Amino acid sequence: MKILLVNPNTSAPMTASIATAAREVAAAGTEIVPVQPSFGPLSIEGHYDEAFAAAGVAEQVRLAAAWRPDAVVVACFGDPGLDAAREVVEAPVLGIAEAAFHAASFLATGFSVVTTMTRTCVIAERLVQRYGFERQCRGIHGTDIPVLELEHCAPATVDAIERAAAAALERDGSGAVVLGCAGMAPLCRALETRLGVPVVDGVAAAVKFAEGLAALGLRTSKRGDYAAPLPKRYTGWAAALGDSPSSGSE
Ligand code: 2AL
Repeated sequence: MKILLVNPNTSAPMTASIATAAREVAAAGTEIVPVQPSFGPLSIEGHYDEAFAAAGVAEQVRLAAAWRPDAVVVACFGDPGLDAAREVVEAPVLGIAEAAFHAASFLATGFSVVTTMTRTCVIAERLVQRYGFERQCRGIHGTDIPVLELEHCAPATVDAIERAAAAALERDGSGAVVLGCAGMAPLCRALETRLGVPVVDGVAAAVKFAEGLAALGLRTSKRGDYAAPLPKRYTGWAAALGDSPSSGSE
């Protein structure tokens, strides 16, 4: 099966490291197809960044609809453009925050999220509420590590995430850690060894859930709001993104 892996930011090194993390857990017959938007922010660290990232995800999923991926993974912890992507394809579409919350809730009664910039905590908090994980998510903790710093995997960065996660587990009384950025994916196993509790990377979790749903033949419901976007003309820089590939107009 072919999984479209969308990195919603435009950092090519991050797209590559997310693809490596996805391929490490993918089944032998799974092909990971990594893409990133043709425009938008190099990293997503706030609401403004996220607005453009969501459009970038919609762009990439729309382009990929032509080759009909078996599943789609949106690999940014804010799950930007997730609902839009679900309108564009029939394949299951998984966001890494939603996938990570589900995975962590199978492993512990309470989990703590450790993320990048403190200002992004509200984005994760709103997703926790939206997905209904208020009872399982015991805390969301910023480290103020910029997203692009994760490209280097410096030992000091890993140490800082470990310290923040250890403090979060203690303060929240939780049993598992959710990594709050796709850029943290390569650090998952090392952090799990050091912390001695389950550490969930949403990229890996989303890939495995995506494989499972696709293998079960389950598709996104086209009844109601996830139906294909209504065909219409888009204007300005988004002119090429209007109309739906599944509307029969192409
Ligand atoms: C993210 C992420 O996963 N990728 C990105 O650019 N920003 N989220 C985050 N909270 O740092």
